Amino acid sequence: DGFDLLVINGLVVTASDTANYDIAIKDGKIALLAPPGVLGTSSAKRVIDAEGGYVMPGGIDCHVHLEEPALFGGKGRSSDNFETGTRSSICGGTTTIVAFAPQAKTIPSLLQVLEDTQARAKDNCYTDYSFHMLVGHPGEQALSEFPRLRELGISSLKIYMTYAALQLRDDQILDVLLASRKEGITTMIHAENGDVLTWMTKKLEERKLYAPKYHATSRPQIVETEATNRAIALAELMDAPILVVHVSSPSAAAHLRNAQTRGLPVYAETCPQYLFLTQADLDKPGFEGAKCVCSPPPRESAHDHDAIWIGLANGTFTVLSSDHCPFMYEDYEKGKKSIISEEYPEGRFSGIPNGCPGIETRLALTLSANRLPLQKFVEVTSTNAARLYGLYPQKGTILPGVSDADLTIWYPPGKLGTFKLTNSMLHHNVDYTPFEGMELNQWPRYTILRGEVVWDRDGGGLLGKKGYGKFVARGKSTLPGPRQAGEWDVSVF
Ligand code: DUC
Ligand code: ZN
Ligand code: ZN
Ligand code: ZN
Repeated sequence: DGFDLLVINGLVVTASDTANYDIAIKDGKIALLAPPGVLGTSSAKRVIDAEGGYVMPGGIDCHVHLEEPALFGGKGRSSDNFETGTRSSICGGTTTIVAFAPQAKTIPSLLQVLEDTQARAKDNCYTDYSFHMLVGHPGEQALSEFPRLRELGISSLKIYMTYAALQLRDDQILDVLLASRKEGITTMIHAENGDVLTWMTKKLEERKLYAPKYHATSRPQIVETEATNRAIALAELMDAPILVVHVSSPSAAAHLRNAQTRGLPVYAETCPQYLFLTQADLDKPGFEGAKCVCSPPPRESAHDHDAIWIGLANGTFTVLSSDHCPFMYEDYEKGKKSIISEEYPEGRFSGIPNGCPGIETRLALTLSANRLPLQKFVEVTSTNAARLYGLYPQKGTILPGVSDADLTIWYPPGKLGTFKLTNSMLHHNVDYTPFEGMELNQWPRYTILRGEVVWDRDGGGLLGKKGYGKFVARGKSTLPGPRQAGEWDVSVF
């Protein structure tokens, strides 16, 4: 009897509906939704008045790098660990993350990698969390462990078509797709042609073109488009579901759209970097452009952004993730110079680790831009991530009696006015944001995780506790999988 928490006077927005409801929470779950005023507030332990602000399922960020070794060029390792990364997440309205459990080429066992990563996350997280296996060495042992990974609640993995430490050959990609298909695992693919961009980099360096802006020159759109098309072809051959991560290029998006139109289980992700940054951001004074070096790189112009926004609106992109990949800009080693800044090594773009922080800014930046219908915003930042990665409907919606009480409550529209984003507002362990100075008009006012208020912007800020976040065992994707039932059979070709 009695509820733990009532959220009243909110405009409740899910991927499927928008309406005025009061939400009752009990024992960490959504208990019920009722028309405004019907529940009466007397029996609740606490009442939050949303004052007409949007109330949404908590954000889900299914592309986050925390506590990883140096894998992405240069010497930088992740500057956020599970504590600081998930702290930042909760302050930006994201209640569940899926981070990577990275397998270096030298480690044969994925189960070992998972166990080690679990140990780093355990008792350290502010958000609920899970892991994608990052498969760098799909040898016999790793492939044989897929059934056990599924039993342990891991239903996705990521592979790379670039980076010396991670790049797989096409035959290795087929091995992974075949084994994943069999176990109901979704394969995420980083689609850039590693051989081509390495060759391009060599040509640029021969001409002493080292500045950060040449990072973009070294990997033009066709490098992404070719690899995306190849990834689609390999997935079609295997009849296996894939998700192409961090798509930046309109032409890559067009290939993905075409595959989807043909009915292939081909999904795609994009990120705020590809909606808000351009190549010009790599060409800032000094070495500052290094702060916007990610792969794929920000593209040429607002026309590219427009195409990505359209892809979000029309369903080409299933999810909008942060690809939070945090490195310190002023990362001084003992007695040495900064490892990212211009002194090291001789200020070459090829020495800059690839990746941008953004776990805390993803939702506010995107909502403030006001370019997606609200329900679509919820779909790509929460609901679809839950569906694609086997968290739905425990996460990603607010189904009474079923869903965890994870909510992001926004300010009433207009209440905050406009303000500029600065890194000093953020809670990550990174000394910059690539989005410094961008104008915002929204920020999460409250973040609620399993019924606990973990962020109250006007009432103490971060209230969550490290270790409150729990590992979530995931099931299979609930989005369409292989088109043919049964095992893949080479003899049908
Ligand atoms: N790919 C990622 O997914 N994150 C950062 C670097 C990269 O290339
Ligand atoms: Zn081996
Ligand atoms: Zn990647
Ligand atoms: Zn990433």
